[in-house]
Amino acid sequence: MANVQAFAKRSLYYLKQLQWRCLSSTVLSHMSKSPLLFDNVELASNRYDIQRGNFAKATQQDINYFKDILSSQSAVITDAEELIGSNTDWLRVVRGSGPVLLKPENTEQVSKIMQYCNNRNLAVVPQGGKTGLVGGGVPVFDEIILSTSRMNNVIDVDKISGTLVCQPGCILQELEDRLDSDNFILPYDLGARGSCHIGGNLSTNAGGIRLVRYGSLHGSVLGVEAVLADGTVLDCMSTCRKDNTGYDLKQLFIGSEGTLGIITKVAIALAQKPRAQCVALIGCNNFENVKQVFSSARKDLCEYLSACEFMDSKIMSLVENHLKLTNPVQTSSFYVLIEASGSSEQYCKTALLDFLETLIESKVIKEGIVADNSVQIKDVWALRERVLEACQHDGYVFKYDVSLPLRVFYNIVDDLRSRLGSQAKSIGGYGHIGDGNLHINITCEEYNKQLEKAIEPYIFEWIGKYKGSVSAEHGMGFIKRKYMNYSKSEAAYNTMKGIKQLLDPKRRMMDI
Ligand code: 2HG
Ligand code: ZN
Repeated sequence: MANVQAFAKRSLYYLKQLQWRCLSSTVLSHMSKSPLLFDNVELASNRYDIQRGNFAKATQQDINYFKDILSSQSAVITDAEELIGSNTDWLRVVRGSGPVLLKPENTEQVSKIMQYCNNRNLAVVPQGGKTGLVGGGVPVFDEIILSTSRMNNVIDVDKISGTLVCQPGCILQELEDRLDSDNFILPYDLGARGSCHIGGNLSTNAGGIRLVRYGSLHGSVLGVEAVLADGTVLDCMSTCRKDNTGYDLKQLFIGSEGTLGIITKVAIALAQKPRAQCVALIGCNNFENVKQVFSSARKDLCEYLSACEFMDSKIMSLVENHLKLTNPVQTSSFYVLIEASGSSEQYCKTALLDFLETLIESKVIKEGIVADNSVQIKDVWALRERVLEACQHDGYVFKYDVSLPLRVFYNIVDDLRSRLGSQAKSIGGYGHIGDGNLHINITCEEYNKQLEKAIEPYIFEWIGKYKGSVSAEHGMGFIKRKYMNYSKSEAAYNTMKGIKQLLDPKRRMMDI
């Protein structure tokens, strides 16, 4: 707290002497394992009202062919125990019975697999780090699982132009570590960094915690190579920032969640690593004040604002109770995490403290603390980044990841609380307020169809009414795809179906 105390004299806000707990290791790896076991998850074909497509079933002859082209025993997994993890999503809400897990190393192998599966009419599901939250990366029935885990080479880092070219199986954290010494960062970041793959990040158009500064991956991805359902290699690779030659086909693979093909190479524009970083955690009495904090942060921190996240008190109590993390701010109805970063350390701290001072003076916030060394910063971020994990410890979680205009943003949480009453164990809201992205987590002891019916489609109708999005950053996957019409016009959805028909006419990849 040394640096913070140096500033404490001139700031009006109350700085507690915190007992910072060193949580760095857990922060980095918390999504690598599910807190619960993968067995006894109900099969998706039983839980959901779905029909298996008319695909072939993999035979021993198919397995032999895969062994032949992958030329490594460990690249073709058929062991039932090992397959359990690959067949079950991290949230434990979707489980398939894929009979084989393939781990190719390069584009050519992916192409051969896809060509073969096309001829044999076998359905395929691509799998990355398995940190998705909508059941898009696991089989629903008995699809062949194609993992990108061995496609994890960095192909090039251009230090002059600041570009990275790599294979899709590179783990986000490993890329971040590698780029650090060259003072680069990726233009996005997320709590699942310890295990998510860059290919999955692109496929789901992952948003994360820095979108407020760097924008979405649609802006920073420069090139994509993808293998289509029939094995065709579609080369849209480039490291140029500008390319106005016709349709920008790579965009189709950003956010299409493996429904059109498998990303096999990525080129991305890197951002400069900021020299200075400070984080504040602020307590607010009501949501109006949360909005005021965000709009003041944009105005006062200007280009130094690099993250703006919020949590309600329900969510904070789950984090405190289930993970035993310490909330350094006095109990409040809402908490806002503001990160400022940039080239000047002096300016970064001064701007953040001035900003907090103004908010205290105008009574917009109750209290705030500032963390400005790496351990404290990680600890404050852990409170926000580990919410997902905390909710999982509360029971079965119905998760909603929505975009809404800020004027009605939190009303939906209050509305759901009065609608659901004691049917739910807890109803909490949090997320990326800087991006207008709300995560609503509703927990109950175990999967409860009645409760689900009370929430859906009510929640999607609510979002549709305010022209929000039923999936802000997690995608549609298997779980949410049936709600597409709440956020897409008929013409837009039909155009999507036309593209799907063109690139995957047999619908052997996840349907839309
Ligand atoms: C986050 O922002 C993730 O922490 C997970 O997107 C959101 O728990 C969720 O629904
Ligand atoms: Zn999120």
